[in-house]
Amino acid sequence: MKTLLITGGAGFIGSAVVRQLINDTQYKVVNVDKLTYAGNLQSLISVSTHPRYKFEQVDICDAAEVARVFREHQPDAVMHLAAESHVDRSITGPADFIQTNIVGTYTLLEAARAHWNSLEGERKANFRFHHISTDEVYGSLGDEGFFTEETAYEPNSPYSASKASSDHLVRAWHHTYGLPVVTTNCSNNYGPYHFPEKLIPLVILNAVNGKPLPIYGKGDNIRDWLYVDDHARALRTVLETGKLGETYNIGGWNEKTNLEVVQAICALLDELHPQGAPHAKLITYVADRAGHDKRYAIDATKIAADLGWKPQETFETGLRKTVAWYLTNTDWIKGVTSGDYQKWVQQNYTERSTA
Ligand code: NAD
Ligand code: TDX
Repeated sequence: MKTLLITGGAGFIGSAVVRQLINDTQYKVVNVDKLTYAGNLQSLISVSTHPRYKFEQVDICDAAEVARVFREHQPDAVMHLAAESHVDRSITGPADFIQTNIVGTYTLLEAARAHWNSLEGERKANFRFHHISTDEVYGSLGDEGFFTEETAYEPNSPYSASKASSDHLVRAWHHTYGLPVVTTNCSNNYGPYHFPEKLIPLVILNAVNGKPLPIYGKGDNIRDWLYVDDHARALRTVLETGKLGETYNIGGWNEKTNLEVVQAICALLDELHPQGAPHAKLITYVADRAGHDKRYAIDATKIAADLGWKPQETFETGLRKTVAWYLTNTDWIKGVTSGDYQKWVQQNYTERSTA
Protein backbone atom coordinates (compact mmCIF):
# COMPACT_ATOMS: atom_id res chain seq x y z
CA MET A 1 0.00 0.00 0.00
CA LYS A 2 1.46 3.35 -1.03
CA THR A 3 1.59 6.35 1.31
CA LEU A 4 0.86 9.84 0.03
CA LEU A 5 1.96 12.86 2.01
CA ILE A 6 -0.47 15.66 1.19
CA THR A 7 0.27 19.19 2.36
CA GLY A 8 -2.64 21.59 2.79
CA GLY A 9 -5.12 18.73 3.03
CA ALA A 10 -7.42 20.72 5.33
CA GLY A 11 -7.90 23.44 2.71
CA PHE A 12 -10.49 23.74 -0.04
CA ILE A 13 -8.77 21.72 -2.79
CA GLY A 14 -6.63 19.61 -0.46
CA SER A 15 -9.69 18.33 1.42
CA ALA A 16 -11.36 17.39 -1.89
CA VAL A 17 -8.20 15.47 -2.86
CA VAL A 18 -8.05 13.71 0.53
CA ARG A 19 -11.75 12.73 0.45
CA GLN A 20 -11.40 11.41 -3.09
CA LEU A 21 -8.21 9.43 -2.42
CA ILE A 22 -9.61 7.83 0.74
CA ASN A 23 -12.93 6.95 -0.93
CA ASP A 24 -11.72 5.89 -4.40
CA THR A 25 -8.24 4.42 -3.87
CA GLN A 26 -6.19 2.25 -1.54
CA TYR A 27 -3.57 4.92 -0.74
CA LYS A 28 -2.67 5.77 2.83
CA VAL A 29 -2.99 9.54 3.20
CA VAL A 30 -0.98 11.67 5.61
CA ASN A 31 -2.42 15.18 5.74
CA VAL A 32 0.23 17.73 6.76
CA ASP A 33 -1.44 21.03 7.55
CA LYS A 34 -0.65 23.95 9.84
CA LEU A 35 -4.36 24.83 10.16
CA THR A 36 -4.20 28.50 9.31
CA TYR A 37 -7.53 30.35 9.08
CA ALA A 38 -8.02 28.44 5.76
CA GLY A 39 -7.51 24.98 7.24
CA ASN A 40 -10.69 23.33 8.44
CA LEU A 41 -10.81 19.78 9.76
CA GLN A 42 -14.63 19.95 9.63
CA SER A 43 -14.19 19.49 5.85
CA LEU A 44 -12.67 16.07 6.58
CA ILE A 45 -15.17 14.67 9.09
CA SER A 46 -16.25 11.99 6.59
CA VAL A 47 -12.73 10.48 6.47
CA SER A 48 -11.18 11.54 9.79
CA THR A 49 -11.49 8.13 11.48
CA HIS A 50 -10.61 6.09 8.39
CA PRO A 51 -7.72 3.68 9.08
CA ARG A 52 -5.85 4.89 5.98
CA TYR A 53 -6.03 8.57 7.04
CA LYS A 54 -3.64 10.37 9.39
CA PHE A 55 -3.42 14.05 10.32
CA GLU A 56 -0.22 15.90 11.26
CA GLN A 57 -0.58 19.51 12.38
CA VAL A 58 2.72 20.80 11.04
CA ASP A 59 3.95 24.05 9.50
CA ILE A 60 5.81 23.26 6.25
CA CYS A 61 8.33 25.99 7.16
CA ASP A 62 9.41 23.98 10.24
CA ALA A 63 12.30 21.91 8.87
CA ALA A 64 12.69 19.67 11.94
CA GLU A 65 8.98 18.80 12.05
CA VAL A 66 8.81 18.23 8.29
CA ALA A 67 11.84 15.91 8.52
CA ARG A 68 10.16 13.99 11.34
CA VAL A 69 7.01 13.53 9.26
CA PHE A 70 9.03 12.10 6.35
CA ARG A 71 10.96 9.81 8.71
CA GLU A 72 7.84 8.51 10.45
CA HIS A 73 5.61 8.06 7.42
CA GLN A 74 8.13 7.14 4.70
CA PRO A 75 5.93 8.46 1.87
CA ASP A 76 5.96 7.15 -1.69
CA ALA A 77 4.85 10.51 -3.04
CA VAL A 78 4.16 14.09 -1.98
CA MET A 79 1.27 16.22 -3.22
CA HIS A 80 2.09 19.77 -2.22
CA LEU A 81 -0.98 22.00 -1.91
CA ALA A 82 -0.24 23.98 1.27
CA ALA A 83 -0.13 27.66 0.48
CA GLU A 84 -1.51 31.05 1.29
CA SER A 85 -4.05 31.25 -1.52
CA HIS A 86 -6.05 34.49 -1.42
CA VAL A 87 -4.95 37.29 -3.77
CA ASP A 88 -6.63 40.06 -1.73
CA ARG A 89 -4.82 38.98 1.44
CA SER A 90 -1.52 38.92 -0.47
CA ILE A 91 -2.06 42.58 -1.37
CA THR A 92 -2.66 43.71 2.21
CA GLY A 93 -0.14 41.34 3.83
CA PRO A 94 2.39 39.64 1.57
CA ALA A 95 4.72 38.33 4.32
CA ASP A 96 2.86 35.06 4.98
CA PHE A 97 2.82 34.37 1.23
CA ILE A 98 6.59 34.72 0.96
CA GLN A 99 7.04 32.56 4.03
CA THR A 100 4.71 29.65 3.27
CA ASN A 101 4.69 29.64 -0.52
CA ILE A 102 8.43 30.18 -1.04
CA VAL A 103 10.26 29.26 2.19
CA GLY A 104 7.77 26.48 2.94
CA THR A 105 8.15 24.96 -0.53
CA TYR A 106 11.94 25.15 -0.21
CA THR A 107 11.79 23.44 3.21
CA LEU A 108 9.55 20.69 1.85
CA LEU A 109 11.77 20.19 -1.22
CA GLU A 110 14.83 19.74 0.97
CA ALA A 111 13.06 17.23 3.20
CA ALA A 112 11.73 15.38 0.15
CA ARG A 113 15.21 15.30 -1.40
CA ALA A 114 16.78 13.87 1.76
CA HIS A 115 14.02 11.26 1.96
CA TRP A 116 14.29 10.38 -1.75
CA ASN A 117 18.07 10.00 -1.42
CA SER A 118 17.51 7.51 1.41
CA LEU A 119 15.28 5.30 -0.75
CA GLU A 120 16.50 2.45 -2.92
CA GLY A 121 15.42 0.46 -5.98
CA GLU A 122 11.81 0.67 -7.11
CA ARG A 123 10.74 2.92 -4.23
CA LYS A 124 13.35 5.48 -5.26
CA ALA A 125 12.53 5.16 -8.97
CA ASN A 126 8.80 5.55 -8.38
CA PHE A 127 8.95 8.45 -5.87
CA ARG A 128 7.09 11.61 -6.98
CA PHE A 129 6.96 15.20 -5.75
CA HIS A 130 3.81 16.74 -7.22
CA HIS A 131 3.70 20.53 -6.93
CA ILE A 132 0.23 22.06 -7.21
CA SER A 133 0.20 25.57 -8.64
CA THR A 134 -1.93 28.14 -10.38
CA ASP A 135 -2.48 29.67 -13.82
CA GLU A 136 -1.93 33.09 -12.21
CA VAL A 137 1.85 32.60 -12.64
CA TYR A 138 1.35 33.38 -16.35
CA GLY A 139 -0.02 36.86 -15.68
CA SER A 140 -2.98 38.29 -17.53
CA LEU A 141 -4.39 37.67 -21.04
CA GLY A 142 -5.94 40.15 -23.43
CA ASP A 143 -9.14 39.31 -25.33
CA GLU A 144 -7.51 36.51 -27.34
CA GLY A 145 -5.40 33.43 -26.66
CA PHE A 146 -4.86 30.89 -23.88
CA PHE A 147 -2.18 29.99 -21.35
CA THR A 148 -0.22 26.94 -22.51
CA GLU A 149 2.63 25.14 -20.74
CA GLU A 150 5.01 27.25 -22.90
CA THR A 151 3.59 30.64 -21.85
CA ALA A 152 6.24 32.82 -20.17
CA TYR A 153 5.84 33.52 -16.46
CA GLU A 154 4.61 37.07 -15.72
CA PRO A 155 3.10 37.01 -12.22
CA ASN A 156 1.43 40.27 -11.18
CA SER A 157 0.27 39.89 -7.56
CA PRO A 158 2.28 39.04 -4.45
CA TYR A 159 0.33 35.75 -4.40
CA SER A 160 1.14 34.79 -7.99
CA ALA A 161 4.75 35.94 -7.65
CA SER A 162 5.17 33.70 -4.59
CA LYS A 163 3.60 30.75 -6.45
CA ALA A 164 5.82 31.42 -9.50
CA SER A 165 8.85 31.38 -7.18
CA SER A 166 7.77 28.04 -5.78
CA ASP A 167 7.33 26.63 -9.31
CA HIS A 168 10.87 27.73 -10.15
CA LEU A 169 12.27 26.11 -7.00
CA VAL A 170 10.56 22.83 -7.87
CA ARG A 171 11.93 23.00 -11.42
CA ALA A 172 15.45 23.69 -10.10
CA TRP A 173 15.32 20.79 -7.62
CA HIS A 174 14.51 18.52 -10.59
CA HIS A 175 17.20 19.85 -12.89
CA THR A 176 19.93 20.22 -10.28
CA TYR A 177 19.32 17.31 -7.93
CA GLY A 178 17.23 15.00 -10.12
CA LEU A 179 14.26 15.07 -7.69
CA PRO A 180 11.39 13.39 -9.58
CA VAL A 181 8.83 16.18 -9.85
CA VAL A 182 5.65 17.00 -11.75
CA THR A 183 3.94 20.41 -11.62
CA THR A 184 0.37 21.37 -12.40
CA ASN A 185 -1.02 24.87 -13.00
CA CYS A 186 -4.77 25.10 -12.60
CA SER A 187 -7.42 27.73 -13.21
CA ASN A 188 -10.00 28.99 -10.66
CA ASN A 189 -11.66 26.22 -8.67
CA TYR A 190 -15.14 26.30 -7.15
CA GLY A 191 -17.30 23.83 -5.25
CA PRO A 192 -18.20 22.66 -1.72
CA TYR A 193 -16.03 23.53 1.33
CA HIS A 194 -14.70 26.73 -0.31
CA PHE A 195 -13.79 29.40 2.26
CA PRO A 196 -16.22 32.33 1.89
CA GLU A 197 -13.57 34.96 1.19
CA LYS A 198 -13.42 33.82 -2.47
CA LEU A 199 -15.92 35.13 -5.02
CA ILE A 200 -18.35 32.21 -5.43
CA PRO A 201 -18.93 31.15 -1.79
CA LEU A 202 -18.89 34.79 -0.65
CA VAL A 203 -21.63 35.70 -3.11
CA ILE A 204 -23.76 32.66 -2.27
CA LEU A 205 -23.66 33.32 1.48
CA ASN A 206 -24.10 37.09 1.16
CA ALA A 207 -27.08 36.61 -1.16
CA VAL A 208 -28.76 34.14 1.20
CA ASN A 209 -28.28 36.64 4.03
CA GLY A 210 -29.53 39.65 2.03
CA LYS A 211 -26.10 41.33 2.06
CA PRO A 212 -24.48 43.24 -0.83
CA LEU A 213 -22.72 41.19 -3.52
CA PRO A 214 -19.44 43.08 -4.08
CA ILE A 215 -18.19 43.16 -7.66
CA TYR A 216 -14.73 44.63 -8.18
CA GLY A 217 -14.55 47.27 -10.92
CA LYS A 218 -17.00 46.68 -13.76
CA GLY A 219 -17.29 42.92 -13.26
CA ASP A 220 -15.77 42.30 -16.70
CA ASN A 221 -12.65 40.44 -15.51
CA ILE A 222 -12.67 36.87 -16.80
CA ARG A 223 -11.80 33.67 -14.95
CA ASP A 224 -11.81 30.07 -16.23
CA TRP A 225 -13.77 27.99 -13.68
CA LEU A 226 -13.20 24.32 -12.82
CA TYR A 227 -15.24 22.21 -10.39
CA VAL A 228 -12.98 21.19 -7.51
CA ASP A 229 -13.61 17.43 -7.82
CA ASP A 230 -12.55 17.62 -11.48
CA HIS A 231 -9.31 19.24 -10.32
CA ALA A 232 -8.83 16.51 -7.72
CA ARG A 233 -9.29 13.84 -10.43
CA ALA A 234 -6.79 15.65 -12.66
CA LEU A 235 -4.25 15.75 -9.81
CA ARG A 236 -4.55 12.01 -9.26
CA THR A 237 -4.13 11.43 -13.01
CA VAL A 238 -0.97 13.55 -13.14
CA LEU A 239 0.45 11.98 -9.99
CA GLU A 240 -0.04 8.48 -11.37
CA THR A 241 0.71 8.98 -15.07
CA GLY A 242 2.37 12.39 -15.56
CA LYS A 243 5.82 12.45 -17.14
CA LEU A 244 8.67 13.43 -14.82
CA GLY A 245 9.84 17.02 -15.04
CA GLU A 246 6.76 18.03 -17.06
CA THR A 247 4.17 20.65 -16.24
CA TYR A 248 0.47 20.24 -17.04
CA ASN A 249 -2.11 22.99 -17.28
CA ILE A 250 -5.54 22.10 -15.86
CA GLY A 251 -8.63 24.08 -16.78
CA GLY A 252 -12.32 23.80 -17.39
CA TRP A 253 -12.73 25.55 -20.77
CA ASN A 254 -15.24 27.66 -18.83
CA GLU A 255 -14.54 31.35 -19.26
CA LYS A 256 -16.97 33.70 -17.53
CA THR A 257 -16.92 37.35 -16.56
CA ASN A 258 -17.33 37.89 -12.82
CA LEU A 259 -20.67 39.56 -13.48
CA GLU A 260 -21.86 36.46 -15.40
CA VAL A 261 -20.82 34.26 -12.47
CA VAL A 262 -22.65 36.42 -9.92
CA GLN A 263 -25.77 36.62 -12.11
CA ALA A 264 -25.75 32.82 -12.54
CA ILE A 265 -25.58 32.36 -8.75
CA CYS A 266 -28.44 34.82 -8.28
CA ALA A 267 -30.60 32.99 -10.85
CA LEU A 268 -29.96 29.63 -9.13
CA LEU A 269 -30.81 31.12 -5.73
CA ASP A 270 -34.03 32.64 -7.12
CA GLU A 271 -35.02 29.06 -7.99
CA LEU A 272 -33.59 27.12 -5.00
CA HIS A 273 -34.02 29.78 -2.29
CA PRO A 274 -36.84 32.04 -3.51
CA GLN A 275 -36.97 34.08 -0.29
CA GLY A 276 -35.22 37.34 -1.16
CA ALA A 277 -35.62 36.99 -4.95
CA PRO A 278 -34.55 38.61 -7.17
CA HIS A 279 -31.11 38.21 -5.53
CA ALA A 280 -29.48 40.22 -8.34
CA LYS A 281 -30.81 43.39 -6.70
CA LEU A 282 -27.99 42.94 -4.15
CA ILE A 283 -25.24 43.36 -6.79
CA THR A 284 -22.99 46.25 -5.73
CA TYR A 285 -20.04 47.61 -7.69
CA VAL A 286 -17.06 48.36 -5.43
CA ALA A 287 -13.48 49.63 -5.84
CA ASP A 288 -11.35 47.41 -8.07
CA ARG A 289 -8.61 45.08 -6.77
CA ALA A 290 -5.14 46.64 -7.12
CA GLY A 291 -3.37 45.22 -10.17
CA HIS A 292 -6.47 43.14 -11.02
CA ASP A 293 -5.58 40.59 -13.76
CA LYS A 294 -8.01 40.99 -16.67
CA ARG A 295 -8.41 37.50 -18.05
CA TYR A 296 -7.26 33.94 -17.33
CA ALA A 297 -7.95 31.07 -19.75
CA ILE A 298 -6.24 27.70 -19.79
CA ASP A 299 -5.48 25.60 -22.85
CA ALA A 300 -5.92 22.14 -21.31
CA THR A 301 -5.05 20.23 -24.50
CA LYS A 302 -1.87 18.62 -23.18
CA ILE A 303 -3.39 16.89 -20.15
CA ALA A 304 -6.31 15.71 -22.31
CA ALA A 305 -4.14 14.42 -25.17
CA ASP A 306 -1.29 12.92 -23.12
CA LEU A 307 -3.08 11.70 -19.98
CA GLY A 308 -6.72 11.41 -21.08
CA TRP A 309 -8.17 13.76 -18.42
CA LYS A 310 -11.12 16.01 -19.09
CA PRO A 311 -13.60 17.66 -16.74
CA GLN A 312 -16.84 15.84 -15.92
CA GLU A 313 -18.83 18.90 -14.81
CA THR A 314 -19.95 21.82 -16.93
CA PHE A 315 -20.14 25.22 -15.22
CA GLU A 316 -23.93 24.86 -15.11
CA THR A 317 -23.95 21.43 -13.41
CA GLY A 318 -21.06 22.31 -11.07
CA LEU A 319 -22.52 25.64 -9.99
CA ARG A 320 -25.93 24.09 -9.31
CA LYS A 321 -24.29 21.44 -7.09
CA THR A 322 -22.28 24.12 -5.32
CA VAL A 323 -25.23 26.41 -4.58
CA ALA A 324 -27.27 23.41 -3.38
CA TRP A 325 -24.39 22.35 -1.12
CA TYR A 326 -24.18 25.79 0.53
CA LEU A 327 -27.93 25.77 1.07
CA THR A 328 -27.89 22.43 2.87
CA ASN A 329 -24.57 22.19 4.74
CA THR A 330 -25.50 24.61 7.47
CA ASP A 331 -23.24 23.10 10.17
CA TRP A 332 -20.09 23.62 8.11
CA ILE A 333 -21.21 27.14 7.20
CA LYS A 334 -22.09 28.03 10.79
CA GLY A 335 -18.65 26.82 11.90
CA VAL A 336 -16.86 28.90 9.29
CA THR A 337 -18.89 32.08 9.60
CA SER A 338 -18.81 32.12 13.42
CA GLY A 339 -15.11 31.19 13.60
CA ASP A 340 -16.03 28.17 15.76
CA TYR A 341 -14.36 25.81 13.28
CA GLN A 342 -11.00 26.82 14.67
CA LYS A 343 -12.01 26.13 18.28
CA TRP A 344 -13.63 22.85 17.19
CA VAL A 345 -10.51 21.84 15.37
CA GLN A 346 -8.25 22.50 18.34
CA GLN A 347 -10.58 20.67 20.70
CA ASN A 348 -11.07 17.61 18.52
CA TYR A 349 -7.49 17.40 17.37
CA THR A 350 -6.21 17.64 20.96
CA GLU A 351 -8.74 15.05 22.13
CA ARG A 352 -7.74 12.63 19.34
CA SER A 353 -4.01 13.05 19.71
CA THR A 354 -4.12 12.51 23.46
CA ALA A 355 -6.62 9.63 23.26
P1 NAD B 1 -6.74 27.04 0.84
O1 NAD B 1 -6.31 28.41 1.25
O2 NAD B 1 -8.17 26.68 0.90
O3 NAD B 1 -5.96 25.94 1.69
C1 NAD B 1 -4.60 26.04 1.98
C2 NAD B 1 -4.27 25.03 3.09
O4 NAD B 1 -2.85 25.12 3.35
C3 NAD B 1 -5.00 25.29 4.41
O5 NAD B 1 -5.52 24.08 4.92
C4 NAD B 1 -3.91 25.85 5.31
O6 NAD B 1 -4.12 25.56 6.68
C5 NAD B 1 -2.67 25.16 4.76
N1 NAD B 1 -1.43 25.91 5.04
C6 NAD B 1 -1.21 27.23 4.83
N2 NAD B 1 0.02 27.55 5.25
C7 NAD B 1 0.60 26.41 5.70
C8 NAD B 1 1.88 26.09 6.25
N3 NAD B 1 2.82 27.03 6.43
N4 NAD B 1 2.14 24.81 6.59
C9 NAD B 1 1.19 23.84 6.43
N5 NAD B 1 -0.04 24.08 5.95
C10 NAD B 1 -0.33 25.36 5.58
O7 NAD B 1 -6.17 26.86 -0.63
P2 NAD B 1 -6.78 26.07 -1.87
O8 NAD B 1 -7.69 26.96 -2.60
O9 NAD B 1 -7.26 24.73 -1.43
O10 NAD B 1 -5.48 25.90 -2.77
C11 NAD B 1 -4.62 24.77 -2.60
C12 NAD B 1 -3.45 24.89 -3.56
O11 NAD B 1 -3.92 24.95 -4.89
C13 NAD B 1 -2.61 26.15 -3.34
O12 NAD B 1 -1.26 25.81 -3.53
C14 NAD B 1 -3.09 27.09 -4.44
O13 NAD B 1 -2.06 27.98 -4.82
C15 NAD B 1 -3.42 26.12 -5.54
N6 NAD B 1 -4.48 26.56 -6.48
C16 NAD B 1 -5.68 27.01 -6.01
C17 NAD B 1 -6.68 27.36 -6.90
C18 NAD B 1 -8.03 27.84 -6.43
O14 NAD B 1 -8.85 28.25 -7.26
N7 NAD B 1 -8.36 27.77 -5.16
C19 NAD B 1 -6.43 27.28 -8.28
C20 NAD B 1 -5.19 26.83 -8.71
C21 NAD B 1 -4.22 26.46 -7.80
O1 TDX C 1 -15.67 40.05 -3.44
C1 TDX C 1 -15.11 39.79 -4.53
N1 TDX C 1 -15.52 40.46 -5.66
C2 TDX C 1 -14.94 40.26 -6.87
O2 TDX C 1 -15.35 40.88 -7.87
C3 TDX C 1 -14.05 38.83 -4.64
C4 TDX C 1 -13.57 38.08 -3.44
C5 TDX C 1 -13.50 38.64 -5.88
N2 TDX C 1 -13.91 39.34 -6.97
C6 TDX C 1 -13.29 39.07 -8.28
C7 TDX C 1 -11.80 39.07 -8.32
C8 TDX C 1 -11.48 38.03 -9.38
O3 TDX C 1 -11.49 38.62 -10.66
O4 TDX C 1 -13.70 37.75 -8.63
C9 TDX C 1 -12.62 37.04 -9.27
C10 TDX C 1 -12.28 35.80 -8.46
O5 TDX C 1 -11.69 36.25 -7.26
P1 TDX C 1 -11.19 35.20 -6.14
O6 TDX C 1 -12.30 34.28 -5.81
O7 TDX C 1 -10.53 35.99 -5.05
O8 TDX C 1 -10.12 34.34 -6.96
P2 TDX C 1 -8.81 34.76 -7.79
O9 TDX C 1 -8.25 36.04 -7.30
O10 TDX C 1 -9.17 34.68 -9.26
O11 TDX C 1 -7.83 33.55 -7.40
C11 TDX C 1 -8.32 32.20 -7.26
O12 TDX C 1 -8.03 31.45 -8.42
C12 TDX C 1 -6.69 31.12 -8.67
C13 TDX C 1 -7.70 31.54 -6.04
O13 TDX C 1 -8.00 32.31 -4.89
C14 TDX C 1 -6.22 31.34 -6.22
O14 TDX C 1 -5.68 30.64 -5.10
C15 TDX C 1 -6.01 30.52 -7.47
O15 TDX C 1 -4.63 30.35 -7.72
